[in-house]
Amino acid sequence: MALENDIVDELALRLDTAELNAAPIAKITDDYPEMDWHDAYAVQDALRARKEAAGVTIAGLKMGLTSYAKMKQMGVEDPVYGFLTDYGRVQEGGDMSCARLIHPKVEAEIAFVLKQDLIGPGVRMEDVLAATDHVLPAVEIIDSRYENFRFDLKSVVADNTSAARFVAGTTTRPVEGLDLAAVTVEIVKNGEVVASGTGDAVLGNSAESVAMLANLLGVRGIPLKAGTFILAGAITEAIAVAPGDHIEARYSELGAVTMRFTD
Ligand code: 0L1
Ligand code: MG
Repeated sequence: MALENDIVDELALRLDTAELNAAPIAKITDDYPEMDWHDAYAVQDALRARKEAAGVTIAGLKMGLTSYAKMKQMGVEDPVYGFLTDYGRVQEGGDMSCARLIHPKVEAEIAFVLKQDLIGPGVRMEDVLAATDHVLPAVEIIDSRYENFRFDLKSVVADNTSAARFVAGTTTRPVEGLDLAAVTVEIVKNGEVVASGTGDAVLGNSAESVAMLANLLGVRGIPLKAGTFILAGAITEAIAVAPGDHIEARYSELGAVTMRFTD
């Protein structure tokens, strides 16, 4: 690690304050260009610890940058992961206030809930499918705490991979007989299709992304526990939203997820 513990804590405070005040900041590598990957996850861990100390419950985990196109664009070979919070969960069909967000964007994803622990490294897609209790459609609302969504990878890992809100659909189903790679989704914004994609956009299969999460955690000695809610990564591009927007993500096989953005 290149950063001292007190700097890690100060950066977590900076990011938490930016989120809670919906006030964007400059990317943190501007001040600490020497930051390494351990520092980036250490800041994310410190951010998580701050929130838990303030009474926040962790509602799940997420994978980010899971499309090969986006990884290439960002110059990385591995996706990144972050955590979801209880206050980030919005009910299906619910409203969320844009006043508490900076520049939200929505992404259509597939979520997993496990029935068995997965302990990496060495977890394969087949292991994930065998360990999955059910999958469900879900929309992630990302909201970088950095001005103009401008960041580098270490800054975005520290910023909990832009995680902000998420909406899970109400229909769950087992993975048996379901070809996750072939699931299609359309994002409909105010009645107009604005993005579409197929499940294979996520590392070929969203279950591969969950395997990668188990392996990334495994390297750090952390098991991926049964019961964990996991957002596996964006099938579609991220679509910017504003007050008044209604969003529906329509999936083949998995149903739909809807939400409205208010002032
Ligand atoms: O969930 C995601 O794929 C987002 C990862 C962070 C990068 C971004 O904010 O676009
Ligand atoms: Mg996402």
